Amino acid sequence: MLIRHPEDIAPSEITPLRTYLNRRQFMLAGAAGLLMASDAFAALSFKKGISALAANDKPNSLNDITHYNNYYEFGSDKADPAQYAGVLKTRPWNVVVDGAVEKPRAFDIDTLLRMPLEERIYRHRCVEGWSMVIPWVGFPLAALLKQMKPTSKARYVAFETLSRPSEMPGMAEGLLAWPYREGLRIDEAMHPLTLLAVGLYGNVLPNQNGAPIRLVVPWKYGFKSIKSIVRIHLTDTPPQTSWNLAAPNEYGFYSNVNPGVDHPRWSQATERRIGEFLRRPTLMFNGYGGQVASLYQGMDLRKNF
Ligand SMILES: Nc1nc2c(c(=O)[nH]1)N[C@H]1C(S)=C(S)[C@@H](COP(=O)(O)O)O[C@H]1N2
Ligand SMILES: [Mo]
Repeated sequence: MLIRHPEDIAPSEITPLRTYLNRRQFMLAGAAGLLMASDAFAALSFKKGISALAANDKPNSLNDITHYNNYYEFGSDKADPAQYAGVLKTRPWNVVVDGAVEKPRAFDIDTLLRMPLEERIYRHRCVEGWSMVIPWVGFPLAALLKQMKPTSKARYVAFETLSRPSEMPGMAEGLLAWPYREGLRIDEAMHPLTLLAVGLYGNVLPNQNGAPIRLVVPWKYGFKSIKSIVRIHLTDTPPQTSWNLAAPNEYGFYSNVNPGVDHPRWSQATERRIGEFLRRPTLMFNGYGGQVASLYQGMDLRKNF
């Protein structure tokens, strides 16, 4: 396994500042036609960050990553987000960070886009049994939270997605308790692998992947990685999460990738990498155990699933 550390990053790997494209709508060519990405500048400036990938982990194509999605606000079919998320208006956009912090604040998304950005190529494992490798661009959640000065009461972090039924046709289906909600323990939130992603393949996030800003927690099942975030709330009590509310015996608060603990309705031992034919074995903590296993020392991971 190749593990890259920030110290290993050569200056030659820092992407030159790319042209600031126009602020009008940006078009990305997708195989199934033209796909509208967010309105803001398209290309992001970033350096290479930590990634821990095996030699056989090649990034999936942009087409796979943008046409096989879960984003229930736009429907439950894998093709729905690519078809319907284009209408979502991602400007103006504010992210409120509040709760157990000394300095609560609302951030305009264009302020967050000026955080120092890194490319992080992460494995993504959906609880349904498929996986991908995705080159995100973003910044550590910790870099944002530290600015707010969390108090001693900040034991958990709760996240909320935008709720805008007029642009989100899937919300009428009532499959989940909206807004989509997720949560992390504070040490998970502060872990250097935990990313707020604003881009994909070097450009701003396409709407179906959670524009303009989404969480990525690579050692947990994909549903923890909440999209299109509008609120980050620090709290002393465990946050409610949409999937746990929907099916508490199937989707726990932790939801760490674990091939040894099956979902009640299917095995989690193997996964289908999108684009591949044969299934692969699923790795404990999705292969990030070296970095995160210590967070769960002494915990029964069968109980705390
Ligand atoms: N708001 C919101 N966030 C969400 C979801 C969702 O339905 N709504 N689906 C989750 C699930 S189940 C997965 S697997 C990932 C998929 O992210 P991707 O489409 O960018 O691969 O997003 C997660 N974040
Ligand atoms: Mo998922």
